[in-house]
Amino acid sequence: VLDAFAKVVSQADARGEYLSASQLDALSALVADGNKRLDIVNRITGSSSSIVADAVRELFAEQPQLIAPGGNAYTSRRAAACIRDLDIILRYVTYAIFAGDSSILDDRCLNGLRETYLALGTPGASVAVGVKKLKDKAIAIANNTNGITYGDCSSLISELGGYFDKAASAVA
Ligand code: PEB
Repeated sequence: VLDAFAKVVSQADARGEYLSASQLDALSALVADGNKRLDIVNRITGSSSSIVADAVRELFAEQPQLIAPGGNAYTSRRAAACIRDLDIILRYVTYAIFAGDSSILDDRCLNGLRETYLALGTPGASVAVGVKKLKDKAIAIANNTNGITYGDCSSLISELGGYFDKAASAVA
């Protein structure tokens, strides 16, 4: 598991090179936007329960067969596992945006997840729809400009969106 700093260091060391000017520029931008990054982590973390609950409620409303007899989320034990899965994915996305690197999300959450769902008979495409809903809700909260001094967060928001997209395409 790497963060954005450890990653460029290990890449440079593998080639026996000093850090390049472009690597230093990128890391310097990361430091300059560090407080925005931490605000995003803090906001999503603070609203995680409602982000997950809203996403699951909408998913089950759109795809009621999931919670009908025979559905993969049928009976409350499985519905609870479904809520838990989306909560785990959201938690790993907060780690990735914190670290500025997706390796923690890839290695500890997404690796093997498709195969796990295949084995469980869990429809990956439906999980991906749930992840897209997490994405929309998390971005709305991270991007809310009420009561804050306006600053440009577009590149952080697109980085954040990319982690959700990665999670969705890992299971779809
Ligand atoms: C992944 N999910 C489930 C299991 C595992 C995961 C390993 C089997 C063991 C268990 O039930 O706990 N666990 C999860 C994860 C990590 C991890 C992401 C990452 C570190 O350790 N069913 C649906 C919906 C979807 C769903 C589409 C969106 O119909 C999820 C929610 N996951 C779901 C369900 C189960 C499950 C297990 C219903 C239970 C399946 C079963 O027991 O038959």
